[in-house]
Amino acid sequence: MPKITGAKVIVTCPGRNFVTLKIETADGVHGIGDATLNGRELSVVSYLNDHVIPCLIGRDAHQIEDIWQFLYRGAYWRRGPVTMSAIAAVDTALWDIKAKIAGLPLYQLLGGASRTGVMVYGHANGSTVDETIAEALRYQAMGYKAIRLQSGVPGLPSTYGVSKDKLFYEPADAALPTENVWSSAKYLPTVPKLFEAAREALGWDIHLLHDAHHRLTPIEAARLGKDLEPYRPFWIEDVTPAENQASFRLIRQHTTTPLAVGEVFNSIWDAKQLIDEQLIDYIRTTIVHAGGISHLRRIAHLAEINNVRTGFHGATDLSPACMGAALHFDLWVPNFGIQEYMRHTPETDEVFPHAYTFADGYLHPGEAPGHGVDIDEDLAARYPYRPASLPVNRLEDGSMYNW
Ligand code: KDG
Ligand code: MG
Repeated sequence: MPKITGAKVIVTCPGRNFVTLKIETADGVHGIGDATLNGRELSVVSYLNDHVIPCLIGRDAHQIEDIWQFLYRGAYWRRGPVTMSAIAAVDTALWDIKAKIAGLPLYQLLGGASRTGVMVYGHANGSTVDETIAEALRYQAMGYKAIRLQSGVPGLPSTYGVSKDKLFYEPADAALPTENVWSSAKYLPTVPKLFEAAREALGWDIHLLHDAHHRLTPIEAARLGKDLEPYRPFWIEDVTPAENQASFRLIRQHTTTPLAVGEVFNSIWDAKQLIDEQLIDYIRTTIVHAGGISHLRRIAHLAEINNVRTGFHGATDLSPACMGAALHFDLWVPNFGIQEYMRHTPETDEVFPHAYTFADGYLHPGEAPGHGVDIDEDLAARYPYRPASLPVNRLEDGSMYNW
C-alpha cells in the first residue's frame, strides 16, 4: 500500500493568499490539494495541523473514501467551511496521488472524458456600461463563449465585481474588512440596461451571465429575472442568500431566467431542497469548499437526476490546485454546465506549475498523471502570508447587509 509518511501545509501569497496541503507517501509520490478559504485562511491551516494531519500518518493513501468518512464522521462536529475545506484538501491530494500511481490523468479515474473541453466564462467588468461592454468585446476577441457582466451602479461608490485590474478580481483588499455601501433600488434598473447594451454589441451567439452576490430579496430577485428574460441570460447567480432554500420557490414562480447558486455551500445538505425541488439550474459548489472530489461527486449525481447542471466557482481565491481538480471533474461529469475561470496572476501561475491550458473559450486539464498541478515550495516561500479580509456591506442608512 502507498503509506502516507508526511503531510504539510504550505501558505503563500503570490498576489493573494493560498493554503495548500501536500501529502507524501513512502514510495515518494506526492499529491496536493487546495485548502484556501478566502479571509479565513489560517483557521483552515490550524484545523489541518492540529486535527487532520496527525490522523493521516501511516494510513493507506488509496483508501480515499475511508479517510473521507473518518474525517467527516470522526470529527463529530459536521459540515462548516473550515472543516469541509480541510477535508477537501486531503481528498484532492489523495485523488492526485491515486491517479499519479495509476499513471493516468485524474479524469480517467472518474470515468473518462465526456467532452473535448470545458467551456468557461470570463469576467467583463467596468465602472460604466460602456467600459463593461468594451471589456466584454475584449473577452469575445480572446475566444470566450461565455462572459459574466458586472457594472458600476450610479450613485454607489463601489460595486461588487468591478475590479481595478481587469483580468484578476481581488475583493479581499485590506487586513480588516473594507465597508461598502449597497442599494438594491439603485442597482436593479441598471442590469437590464447593461444586458440590452451587451446584446447589441456582442450579438446572440454568446452566453451572458451575472452575479447579484446575495443582495436581493426573493421578490426583487424575481423581478430581476423577469426584467432580464428578453436578453436570455445563461444564468443569474446568488440572487438571494440561500440558507432558506424554500425562498427560491417564490423566484421560480415568476421567472424563466436560469438560476445558479452555491459557491458558499460546503455540503450536499446546503443544496438538497434546491436540487430536489428543481429550484435552481446550476450548482456552483466547488472542490475546495465542499469536501473535495468525493463529496462533490455526490452533489453532482443528485443534481443530475434533477436536471441541475454544474457551474463551479472559479474565482481567483480558488488556487490552481482547485482549478486543476475541477477541470478533471468538469471533463468527466455528465451534467456539466459551465466552469468559472478568473485568471491568476503570473506570480501565482509560477508558484503552481500546471498542465491545464486555455484555447478558444475552453479549458482542458491536460494529460499529466494526477490532477496536473504542483507547487514550487521554494518559490512559494518567497511570498509570505498577508492578512486580508473580504469586505462588508451596509445599506445607505448604515444597516449591516450581505456582501
Ligand atoms: O471569496 C469570495 C469570491 O470568490 C466571490 O466573491 C467571487 O462571487 C464570486 C464569483 O462568482 O466568482
Ligand atoms: Mg459569485
